[in-house]
Amino acid sequence: MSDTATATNATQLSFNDFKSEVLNDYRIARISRECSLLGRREVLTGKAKFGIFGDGKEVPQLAMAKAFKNGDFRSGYYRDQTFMMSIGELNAQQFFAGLYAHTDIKIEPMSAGRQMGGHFATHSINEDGSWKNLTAQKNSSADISPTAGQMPRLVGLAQASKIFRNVKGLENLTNFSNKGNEVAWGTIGNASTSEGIFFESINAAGVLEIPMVMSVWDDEYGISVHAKYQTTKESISEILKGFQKDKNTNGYEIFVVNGWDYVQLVDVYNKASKIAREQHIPVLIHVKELTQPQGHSTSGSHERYKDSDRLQWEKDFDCIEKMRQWILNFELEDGNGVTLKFVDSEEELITIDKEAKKEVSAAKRNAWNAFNNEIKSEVTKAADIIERLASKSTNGSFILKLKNDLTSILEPIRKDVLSTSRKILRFVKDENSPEKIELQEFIKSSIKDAAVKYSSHLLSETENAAINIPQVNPTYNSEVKNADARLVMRDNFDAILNKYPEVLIFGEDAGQIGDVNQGLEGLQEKYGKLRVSDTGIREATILGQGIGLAMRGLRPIAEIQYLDYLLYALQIMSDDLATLRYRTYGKQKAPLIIRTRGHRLEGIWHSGSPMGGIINNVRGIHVLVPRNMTKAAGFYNTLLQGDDPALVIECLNGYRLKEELPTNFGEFTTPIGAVETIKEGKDMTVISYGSTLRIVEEAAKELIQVGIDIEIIDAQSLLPFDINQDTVKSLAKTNRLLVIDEDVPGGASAYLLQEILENQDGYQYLDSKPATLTAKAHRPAYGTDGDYFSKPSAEDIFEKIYEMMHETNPEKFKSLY
Ligand SMILES: Cc1ncc(C[n+]2csc(CCOP(=O)(O)OP(=O)(O)O)c2C)c(N)n1
Ligand SMILES: [Mg+2]
Repeated sequence: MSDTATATNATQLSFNDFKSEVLNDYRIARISRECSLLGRREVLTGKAKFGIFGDGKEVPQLAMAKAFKNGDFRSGYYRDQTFMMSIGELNAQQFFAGLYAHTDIKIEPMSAGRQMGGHFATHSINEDGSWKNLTAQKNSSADISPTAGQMPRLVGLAQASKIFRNVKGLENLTNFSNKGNEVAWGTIGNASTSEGIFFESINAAGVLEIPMVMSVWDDEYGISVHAKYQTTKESISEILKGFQKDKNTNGYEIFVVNGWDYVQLVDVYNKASKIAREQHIPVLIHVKELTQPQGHSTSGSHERYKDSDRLQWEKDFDCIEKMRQWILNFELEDGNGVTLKFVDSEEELITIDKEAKKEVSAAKRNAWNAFNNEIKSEVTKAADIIERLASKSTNGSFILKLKNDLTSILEPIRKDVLSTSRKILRFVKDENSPEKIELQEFIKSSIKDAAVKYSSHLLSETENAAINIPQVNPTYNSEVKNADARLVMRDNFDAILNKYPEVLIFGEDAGQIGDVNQGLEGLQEKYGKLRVSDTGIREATILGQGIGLAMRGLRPIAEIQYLDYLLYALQIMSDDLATLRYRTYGKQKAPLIIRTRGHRLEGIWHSGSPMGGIINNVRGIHVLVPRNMTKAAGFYNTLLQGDDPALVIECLNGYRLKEELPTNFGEFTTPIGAVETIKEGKDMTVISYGSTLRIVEEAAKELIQVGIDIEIIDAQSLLPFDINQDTVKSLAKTNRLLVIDEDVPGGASAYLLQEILENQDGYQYLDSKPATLTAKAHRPAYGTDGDYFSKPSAEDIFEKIYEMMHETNPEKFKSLY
């Protein structure tokens, strides 16, 4: 073979590779589009509940997928089905399984039907709860619905690469990183960039200098609201220009590209990937001129708010249509004057189009059958039992009617089966037959199965669950060494940082000065600026950093300076962290520890204790309220051995109090979900937590002098509360219950009452009305008097308990007033 022939063959070969890549991309885009089109039909005909699809955003996602490597992470939103298909993590059948909410994680790998379609995820953990090798797969952190809610987590996902690249001692963690070469890819809609946390996250990533590539899919709309109402200058890249990196500054590389321009997109994504991956410089890609062929979602039509020009433009600039034209028009001359083309005629593309249609249609059918057959077999099972039951029952004809109604439902769901079965049970309540027992068993086992399908994996169900970590008591030297309690904190964090190279602590003032209460004093110097670090004042992204870092195998401790400012982060805690395990059916986790300090100090802020609000928003996160620093330190030691996320609230007024210094720092643990009796007594069970306990103890001493002996229980773990049900044992002894806290009336105290009276059946031991004593409904006023008149004081506590005793024995405890 001549040299020229070899060269020609080589060109031909590489062109052939290129061609098949292009045509394969086109095929994926068409499959994705067909999914959107058929998906909408499935919703409109009632087989699925709601649909939000990625049509009109296909082509840029092909480009992003090409640059996305193993070990990388995506944090995006509901338009990204094409990307997921392109990286091989979603096929058409799974797409429809999600739309129908199939509850089998093997069939619907995004969430086992828990999330509506368009919420994507890959699996980071194995059945037994251990991590998979994340560097051997392409990763997508599980999506959430709140617009821009994916942003804070994205910061952490990107920051993890920086940590893995630069922190010594992590070299062995090869499951999580290959020397920090992973990029975290964000996607967001143009309108969602109006959210505060978008800007907060962009700024944080710029400061942190982390490998994050942020794509904005810009279709000029956010549902019906045009960009002119969303974004200054109607352009996110215009207004973010100040973030552009100069030679001598940090900052972003910013690209602007049209979403229908396949060639440009591939080029831009390649460049972006290289810049972020190699230099850890964040990149913004503003992808403009995108469309929504079917409007925003299945609940509405965009003809209502787009004029005919816009609608026509969207047709003309449909990205797949543009890609198609490019393929058809493409011609390249090789060295020998031969014209190279992708296709000889349009027929080839028409064939791909037809095949895509057929493939998606079959996938939809298969997904439906798999979903429907599962339920139909439940219907058959129920119908069989019910029919036999009817033949024995005096209410047979009513029962048969309900059964016939059930079996004639064309597309039954589980609710139909259970609701019919449970109604029928009422018809035979006064009868006895083996069939009745069979029906009862069927209902009970269906409800049990449903609990796994719909309610499992709120928290870790593995042996590493934080509640399984055994208690290890602090040990002490023979000579008592009392010290400022903040030293317990500091020495324990020192031990933790020493013991676990994957632990990072960060927050406002956490680095250089070692936190506002000196609990991290000197530790930055000792462990370096990456492991003990200062952050900007940005609670939501401090939380997000924690989530992302934890999802990549690190053990972050994210510090929120004061409990009162947790509210800035509460949305992310509630929407993202608390739901992560649940919304992935246990396939992703973020064992993040959130450290904060609060309760009793001074003023409307810096003294709040909004525990009811918090615990009701973060089911899925442990909430721990240690009464002193040794207990708090023990909680950190416990949590680091487990794989659940948690919030630990230290007592703001406890750092200067004296505590004995233990000798086994980093080792002693405080059990999670266990109460502790801190004073035994016979007259009343008084349960409280945090700083308030000290006041309860003070009141207890005064009560002894008038002949009242209370038992004091420290709740210490609000979520979960008292797994062993020890409180009710106290109640069985004292027969009286008072819950005291410094939350608003009906806050966490109401929760504790419900736990004790209802869940622990405490009501049966009561000789007096159970009571709560809380702070006032308003936030606490400033100063010592503000505190005295806003929160329960020792006198309030004394009098409340005395009054309860007076009611039971007015002779012995004469009224005070
Ligand atoms: C915090 C929050 N507010 C409102 C919504 C309702 N919502 C869902 S999508 C959307 C518009 C988003 O537009 P854009 O970011 O441009 O994405 P697009 O759908 O256009 O791709 C809105 C308002 C939401 N999901 N979350
Ligand atoms: Mg939009």
